[in-house]
Amino acid sequence: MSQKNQTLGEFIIENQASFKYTSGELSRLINSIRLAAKVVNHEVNKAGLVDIIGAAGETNIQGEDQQKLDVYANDKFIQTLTNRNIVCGIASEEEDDFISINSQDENNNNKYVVLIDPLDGSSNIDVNVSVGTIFSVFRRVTPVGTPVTIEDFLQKGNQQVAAGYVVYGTSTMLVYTTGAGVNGFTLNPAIGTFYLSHPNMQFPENGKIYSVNEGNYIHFPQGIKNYIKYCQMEEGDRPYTSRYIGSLVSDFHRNMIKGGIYLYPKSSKDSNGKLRLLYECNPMAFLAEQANGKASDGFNRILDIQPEELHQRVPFICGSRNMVEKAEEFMRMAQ
Ligand code: AHM
Ligand code: MG
Repeated sequence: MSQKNQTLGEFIIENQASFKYTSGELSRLINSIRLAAKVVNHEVNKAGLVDIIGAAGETNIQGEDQQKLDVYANDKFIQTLTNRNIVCGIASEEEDDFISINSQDENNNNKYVVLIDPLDGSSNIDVNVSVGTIFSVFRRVTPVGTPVTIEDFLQKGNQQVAAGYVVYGTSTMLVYTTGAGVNGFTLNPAIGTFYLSHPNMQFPENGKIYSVNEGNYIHFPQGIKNYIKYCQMEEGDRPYTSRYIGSLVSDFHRNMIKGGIYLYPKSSKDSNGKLRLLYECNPMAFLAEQANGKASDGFNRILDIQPEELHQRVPFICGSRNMVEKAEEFMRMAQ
């Protein structure tokens, strides 16, 4: 049984037996993400000291080159997963192509590939707004011991074995699922340990928050425009409250706790919206469903979409189940 003062390390060990395929490999993978998250958290928290230690692109007082934080986060997650020889492939929002790990080493019997958005919402860093890391894990479909191929990455989201995010907010949290519910862990920065703070997270079935970049309203499809008007209408428990941080992880996290819907629809400018299916939407959709929420492109379940390419974008509507279903209803009616 989970206890409130349990550490993430203890939780991983205790729950290892409940993973679909038990070999300890997935546990080691989550452990590596935990470690990289702590390193990135340390760096993100120093971002405000930029005048003192130097901005990205400059050399700091120790003579070290300062990296942009999204590049730094990308390097750290890739290094951690590569050095510990834990996965056979990585795809990152920051890289054009996927990375095959130890493809020459026939002893590399690792089964998992990781897809990652190392620092989502990084344009918020300069203004001290929360950012996040998002990750998604699949079992490879090509034979173990051979180099990974694009097929290993272009799997439907419903094949994910784990997914999660780290939110670098007022406190730093790691929230993840391995397909048996969603659990959230808060970092105690004094001792560098994540503690189980949010066991069995669930989206309320209904909510009162809608999160969308309304500056794009004029470009939205009619169904989305109608749904936004519905959210603003004075009737029953409406009007809803509008909350949009512009940082997917933070908007999702708040909506999961309080009840709400996040929308990044297609527009007349971007025919598939902005968010990436593999690095952002699939992992968030898996988490949402595991937390009794829902994720859709307006018509179809996100997790059932067959990806065609690594950096594919998709319209994204995600959150409390009844709210997402209502938005889908508006999309259908406007067809
Ligand atoms: P990024 O991957 O370039 O950081 O963009 C993703 C972010 C999301 O976190 C956020 O929800 C969205 O972009 C905000 O976009 P916009 O500024 O167009 O509303
Ligand atoms: Mg992103």
